[in-house]
Amino acid sequence: MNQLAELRRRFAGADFLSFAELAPDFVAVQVRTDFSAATIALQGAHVMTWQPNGQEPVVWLSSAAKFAPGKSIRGGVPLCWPWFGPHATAATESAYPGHGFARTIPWELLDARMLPDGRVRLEFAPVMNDAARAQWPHPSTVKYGVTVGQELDVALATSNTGNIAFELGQALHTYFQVGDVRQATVAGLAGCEYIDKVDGAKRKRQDGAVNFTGETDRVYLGTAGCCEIVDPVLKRRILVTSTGSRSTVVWTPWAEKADKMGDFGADGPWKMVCVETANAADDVISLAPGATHVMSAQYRAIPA
Ligand code: TA6
Repeated sequence: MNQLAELRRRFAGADFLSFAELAPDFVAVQVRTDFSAATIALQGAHVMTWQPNGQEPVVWLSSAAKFAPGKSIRGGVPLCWPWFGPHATAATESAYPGHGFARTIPWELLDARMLPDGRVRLEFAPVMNDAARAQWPHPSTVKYGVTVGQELDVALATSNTGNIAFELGQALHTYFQVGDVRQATVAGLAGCEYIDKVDGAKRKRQDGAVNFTGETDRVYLGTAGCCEIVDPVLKRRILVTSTGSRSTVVWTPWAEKADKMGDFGADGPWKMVCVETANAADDVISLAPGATHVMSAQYRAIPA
């Protein structure tokens, strides 16, 4: 029985779920609740869309996103795990994918249920392959929870099941939909130190709100776990609150880089901004044997 048929059989009684094949062997689950709807690809347990009822989508998906095994999807909530950015050995080991392998390997849907309050909670775990095990030889487990409701809640739980500590880098690399990134700002990072990846990785300090006048790629360090995207075009604020995260990455590629990436679609990068809940750079996690680290984020759109 193929994956699509198997999922439909397993969750036949769950009328809040439906399954579709976006491309050959590329299955996604659609979630409908009284509050919002979401689509999640089984590859990478990748939340591709999340749209509160009666609102513009909050999570942006490129109209030119590719749905192919092993190819990261442009948009949504890519899972960067178990490292963020280029792997430490990338200079010699080109097989180590940027942002880790979690977003491009298959995940399985372990459970999906409607909670008493009408939200739907799904739980995923990765189907590790030999390449992933070779790149990540540490005895560990990882689970990913997605709760779809008036808010979107996502949580990545990593457990060290071995007897040696390991270093964990990670991010919920979320693309948020905005009316025009050139008019949007990100509040809540004032005073934070950041690594400016478009200015020689210089360390700077944020003065006031973040605004966007060109390619922006910053890793904010020691962040407090709450910031918001202020969107005067869509007349709303998107609150991003997190736990278990000490970094916040803010990224927009601007025109030239988006063109080079080739999968931003007709709107290009103007309708998105990434605000990523992360543990990166100085903030990577050293996970002790037997310990579990949970990094979570909650997204909520408020009319402004
Ligand atoms: O989080 C920002 C960033 O690290 C940028 O430097 C850019 O590479 C972006 O991630 C997208 O990376 P991707 O591998 O998804 O194309």
